[in-house]
Amino acid sequence: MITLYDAARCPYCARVRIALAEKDVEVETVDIQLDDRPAWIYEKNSTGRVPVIEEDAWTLPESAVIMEYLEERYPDPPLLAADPAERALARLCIFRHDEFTKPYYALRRGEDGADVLYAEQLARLDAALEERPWLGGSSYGLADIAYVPWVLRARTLLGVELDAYPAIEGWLTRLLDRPAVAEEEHLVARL
Ligand SMILES: N[C@@H](CCC(=O)N[C@@H](CS)C(=O)NCC(=O)O)C(=O)O
Repeated sequence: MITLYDAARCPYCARVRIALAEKDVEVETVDIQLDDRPAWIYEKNSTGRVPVIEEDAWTLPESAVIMEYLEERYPDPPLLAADPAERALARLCIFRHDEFTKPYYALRRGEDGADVLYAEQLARLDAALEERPWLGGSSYGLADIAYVPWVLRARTLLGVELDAYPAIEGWLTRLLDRPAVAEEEHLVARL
């Protein structure tokens, strides 16, 4: 069985929670207190960060790498499209994800001008979702899972209004039809 070293408030862990739920993988969760991390977590990940998954004493950190691992280890249902171009697009979105989250964290820290920078990123995301229904193209998958934890947290925890971004709102509505994503929304509401 897979063990997930997890923290409820962590959006990177949320990626892994959603991917595991989509693939209906049985998982044992170990909650890590981020403000008082156990020393042994550094043995599982040299950076001390979560998420980390563990399987038969083999450990793997880094949410983007974990998502790819889960896709290969549990190919059904697929979370990457069959079309190589769509797979590449999904990977590109995930690769560039930091551009989206930098202003999110600046906003969370209350930095001057962060709201404007975050609005620019939301406008970019909105434009992408006007062109295609899902971030990776024609089907839901890893790219959507990679972004949605921050959008849920921006809306609920930072009070970011999404009315100005109709394509994001439509995407979110479609995402929340999925039990794995709806469960994450419930978790965020309890943070
Ligand atoms: N690049 C890592 C980032 C993970 C990360 O930053 N996790 C945070 C919690 S959301 C953490 O463990 N922070 C503790 C720290 O930075 O010391 C991933 O994608 O898994």
